[in-house]
Amino acid sequence: MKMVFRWFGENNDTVTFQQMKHIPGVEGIAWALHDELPGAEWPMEKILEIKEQAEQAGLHIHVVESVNIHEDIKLGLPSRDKYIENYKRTIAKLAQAGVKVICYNFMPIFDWLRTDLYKEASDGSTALFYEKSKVNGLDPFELVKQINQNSDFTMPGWEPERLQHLTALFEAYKDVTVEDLWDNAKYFLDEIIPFAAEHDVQMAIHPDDPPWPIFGLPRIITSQDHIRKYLQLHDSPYNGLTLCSGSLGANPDNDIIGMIHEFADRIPFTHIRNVRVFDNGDFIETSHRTQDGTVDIKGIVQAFHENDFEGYCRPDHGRHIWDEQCRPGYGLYDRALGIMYLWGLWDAYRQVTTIEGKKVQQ
Ligand code: DNO
Repeated sequence: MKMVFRWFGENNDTVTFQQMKHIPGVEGIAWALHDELPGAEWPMEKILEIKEQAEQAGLHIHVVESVNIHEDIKLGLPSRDKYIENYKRTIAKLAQAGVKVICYNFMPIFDWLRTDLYKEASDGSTALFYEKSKVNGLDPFELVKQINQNSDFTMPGWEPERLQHLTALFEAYKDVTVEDLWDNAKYFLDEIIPFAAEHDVQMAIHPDDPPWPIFGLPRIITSQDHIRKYLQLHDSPYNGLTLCSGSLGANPDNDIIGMIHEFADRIPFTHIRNVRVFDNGDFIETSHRTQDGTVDIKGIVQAFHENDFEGYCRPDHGRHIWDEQCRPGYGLYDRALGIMYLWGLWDAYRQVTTIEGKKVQQ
């Protein structure tokens, strides 16, 4: 298991490379050119700039999260070919710079969704929270406004530039069915996967967060059956999965451990975090520790271990603790604690053997 840490860029993150390096076992960043809008071809100079910065700090850039997909691709519009071409050119450049895995999602309009970025727990810490009834009764425009007002940071998936066209986007999706979205995903994969394979870059689809349709928009990467179907749409090791325990765990019916066993050889990247799901379907993000939420983090790490997981892993959203001022969900402290918990579990499953008098872990 290779540990990486998400980084949002110099001007949009409070965590420094040096701080990341102080967390045991962190070897790289999960990064993106956050200024580039979906559909754009990423400039090589900017890619190389990040590479140089990261490598100087002793961190690699093997994992990109995310190269976002233009809505025209998800909508299946004729203009998608132009954006698919740009996507390929970006893949080629990233490959040239040494990138091995590209995480992306196929969610219409929105990326992740929460109703509260700073929900307070009884111990005074705060965390991202999803209140089901609020989403069901809420106008998406109102929510976008609230999310952007309550954050000093640009939130990926919720960029004001992207969202200023919200009315037009909702109109465009009006007649797009779940079947259409599957067809459009297949079209994208048939174009992209052979190209990514040629460049030895593994594509890794991120599950929908939360894993159910919101605001009447279709969502397809929600369950084990749907993930299986997605991986089979274009059956290749380069069509992989970012197994995100928190996104999938928001639906307690999802058997995440079963998914790890079934899709093991198609998971180049995993996000591991915990959530507590309440009886009414609301959920709050918690510490990574198994007992603190409803996701069996211990079982997940064990399943990865049993499958000799050699892919990339990152801790995911953390709580805001110790008065840290940070991006919602992306502070240093709780994610660093999360990493140590993951390593603790991982190492506990490894066998220590003594070879020529020295302790070696396998
Ligand atoms: C949220 C993240 C997502 C994720 C994308 C992948 O914090 O897990 O925004 O990066 O869905 O494309």
